[in-house]
Amino acid sequence: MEGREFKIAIIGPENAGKSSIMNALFGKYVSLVSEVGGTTKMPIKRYWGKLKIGRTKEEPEFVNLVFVDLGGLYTTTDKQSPIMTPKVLEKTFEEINDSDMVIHVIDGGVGLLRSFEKLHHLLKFRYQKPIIVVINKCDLLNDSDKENLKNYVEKRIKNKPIFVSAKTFEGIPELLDIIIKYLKR
Ligand SMILES: Nc1nc2c(ncn2[C@@H]2O[C@H](COP(=O)(O)OP(=O)(O)O)[C@@H](O)[C@H]2O)c(=O)[nH]1
Ligand SMILES: [Mg+2]
Repeated sequence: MEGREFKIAIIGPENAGKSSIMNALFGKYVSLVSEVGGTTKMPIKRYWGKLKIGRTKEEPEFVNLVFVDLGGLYTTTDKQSPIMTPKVLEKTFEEINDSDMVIHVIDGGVGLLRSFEKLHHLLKFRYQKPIIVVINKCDLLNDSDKENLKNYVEKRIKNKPIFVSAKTFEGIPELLDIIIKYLKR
């Protein structure tokens, strides 16, 4: 395929809506969504499409955008998820390590977990990953919830989060926009 691959890994706790966000980004059902945690185990890799990122007509540059939906590494109580058997954990980290960008999904109803705060720092400083922080389920939050959560996240991980809802699609076009702008920078 013409153009290099640009792979974005979606990380977050169980039930934060990682698979739902993946589906919203694709505008169709590409990854299984469930009310019970631990549905996605092995990474689910899906090809989104080809983007032209080059500025010149003479030498057009393309990337093949790929998203990888991952199993929740930790539960909402900061415990390692029971689905993360050694083999699944190895595969999950292989995908994160190999990704060009990470979407860190925070469950708006739960908030930023310590386990993910640590992982976020590890990915940012040791793995040098560009990270987009997304607070999902914003349809369940009122303005003051949003303000408090945003301030907390900014203070803890020094990263400006964007609010999305995989249910109402609020913030999904903005999320795609941030990714495309990053690619075209
Ligand atoms: N209200 C609301 N519910 C959501 C949203 N995104 C996901 N959910 C629900 O949260 C649950 C877990 O979603 P899922 O995508 O399977 O989470 P994952 O485990 O992180 O992949 C399901 O019951 C979804 O319907 C959202 O933006 N708003
Ligand atoms: Mg899932």
